[in-house]
Amino acid sequence: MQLNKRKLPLFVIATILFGIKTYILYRFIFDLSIENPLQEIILFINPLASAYLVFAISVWLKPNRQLKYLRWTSMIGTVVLYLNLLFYRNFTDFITIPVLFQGNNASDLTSSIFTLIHSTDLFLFTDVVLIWLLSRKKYRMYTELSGSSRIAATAVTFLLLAGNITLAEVERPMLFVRTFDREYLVKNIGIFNYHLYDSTMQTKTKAQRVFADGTEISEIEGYMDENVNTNEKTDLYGLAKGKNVIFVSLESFQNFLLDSKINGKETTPFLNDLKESKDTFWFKNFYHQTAQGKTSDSEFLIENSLYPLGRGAVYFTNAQNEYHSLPEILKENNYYTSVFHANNRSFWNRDVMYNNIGYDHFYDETSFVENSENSFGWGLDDKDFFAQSIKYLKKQKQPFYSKFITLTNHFPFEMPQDKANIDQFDSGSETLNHYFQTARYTDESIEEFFQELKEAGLYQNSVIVLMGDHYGISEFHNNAMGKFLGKDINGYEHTQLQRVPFMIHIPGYHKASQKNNIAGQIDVKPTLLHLLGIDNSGDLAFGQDMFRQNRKDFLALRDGTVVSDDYIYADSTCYHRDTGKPVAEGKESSCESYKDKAKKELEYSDSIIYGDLFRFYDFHSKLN
Ligand code: GP9
Ligand code: MN
Repeated sequence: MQLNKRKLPLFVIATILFGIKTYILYRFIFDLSIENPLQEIILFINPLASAYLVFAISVWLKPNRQLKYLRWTSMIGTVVLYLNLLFYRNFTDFITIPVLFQGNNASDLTSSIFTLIHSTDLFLFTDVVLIWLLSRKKYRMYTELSGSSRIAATAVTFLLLAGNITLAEVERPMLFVRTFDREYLVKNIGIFNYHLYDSTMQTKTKAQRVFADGTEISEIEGYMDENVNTNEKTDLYGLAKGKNVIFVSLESFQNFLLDSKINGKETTPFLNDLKESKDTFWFKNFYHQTAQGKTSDSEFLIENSLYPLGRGAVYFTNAQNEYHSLPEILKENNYYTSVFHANNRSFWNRDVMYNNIGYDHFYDETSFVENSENSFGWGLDDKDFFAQSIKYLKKQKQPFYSKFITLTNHFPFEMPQDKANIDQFDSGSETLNHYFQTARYTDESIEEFFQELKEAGLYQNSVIVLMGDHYGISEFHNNAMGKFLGKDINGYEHTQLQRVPFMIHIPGYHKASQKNNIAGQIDVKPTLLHLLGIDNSGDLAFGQDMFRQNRKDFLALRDGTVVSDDYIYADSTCYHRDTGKPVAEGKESSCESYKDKAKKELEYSDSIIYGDLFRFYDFHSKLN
């Protein structure tokens, strides 16, 4: 661009100063984790790109206004950065609009505000002072640009923005659709663009909520009364009354791991024995029903017995809704509730969602000691995770409900080979080849956890539930998967691969058995409440107790696949569930009614979430 009088335009100076300051803040104060060189590059580019975006607008203003604009935007921008810094020091998270206006956060912040302000923070305003000095009238010449320079300056804005977004998508595909984590967003697009994104999401969610009134809820209530009916009680009702519940969410664990062998060695020897035990109910045909929200979707399903959304993660999009969640119900029944997960607390927006649905405590990564010895892959290894959790578990008031979310068996399933106790598989997919080793590690960690629970005196009085959260091996690896299973993976096989372990272990029960009926994550909440003898007859839930005889005859997966006792509808094909053969010509309509029923349920669930309909329903007045 042609510079007037060969002076660097003021907006460029402002960009450089502000951009570099923001980079230093991201890199050294916000403590954003950098995992690879591309992330480092993006982290350097994005503060410059967003500063440029804001400051370059000024080229279209008259010189005096331009000076004012630069002064005030650098000031306001710094204040936004600083507020985020204060918030981060308290919550290790970035501000989101709903959270900012959530009473307890704001009051948390004001009560601790003086401890959060450091005297060195003043340096953050250095560039603002410089810009103010440089934006006095006598420096007007730094603002004078020719028409073509203005156009060029604006074109650079779009180039920088496009470059930043492309790099971010390369580094983290589907970043904007899945919104994994605020830290990722800030790392990739910067704090200002993140705020822009957050406001758009917020406006969208608010609009959908505004148009909902109470009328839909009575139709849904009618549907549930007729088709779900949570009233039926079996003789297992109250079997585990008053016991602690230890719920273990097994990262990326699929059923095919159970009983599998690599070079003659069992992948999951501990879980294999556990599922055969007389103290364990093992549901062989249990499906995950998650979508883009992955682990968070599986958490949402078990906590609410509602379906996750088809797009995005409900933990992000509708974390402020009114829910009637498992932890909340358990709390009303005298339980202490907590979550253990050695990851960043804002991942999947868990900090916000957990707070809303009433968990008493979230033991996040700051509760654990992590070092190079005990962490690999996504962080703290599962063995150390459980071992370090015991001291907290022992201190909890009983009865408690504690959810543990493992991490070792996470894509790309890489681990130090000296810690692997089973060979890799041999196929064209590195992912599948590694998968067995990390799954084995998790299996060993569960075995150790059981031992630790026994030593802590917590085992006998607890029910231990184990569940796979979602698939680990995606369709992308179908060839390798086909090699492992010795058959081609079509729509039917793919659906059957969505089965994940589900076991309820009740120490000392001795009368448990294996179950063949189809069930899914949607059924977990009513099943647990049933075993604990907690009446949930007024609950609006799509799942049913898995033990009862008279159950709904279909299971809806979130991608439109439907599993029924006799058929599986997948990939626009209707298969027999037992043989996996497509139904005979002329009989294709066998799946039709299941398809319709599943679609209707998913739509009802979506409207509950989008319309935040539980605000119109009083659960407590419906109890028997
Ligand atoms: C992250 C962990 C994994 O905290 O739960 O999430 P995923 O990628 O499986 O959804
Ligand atoms: Mn997961």
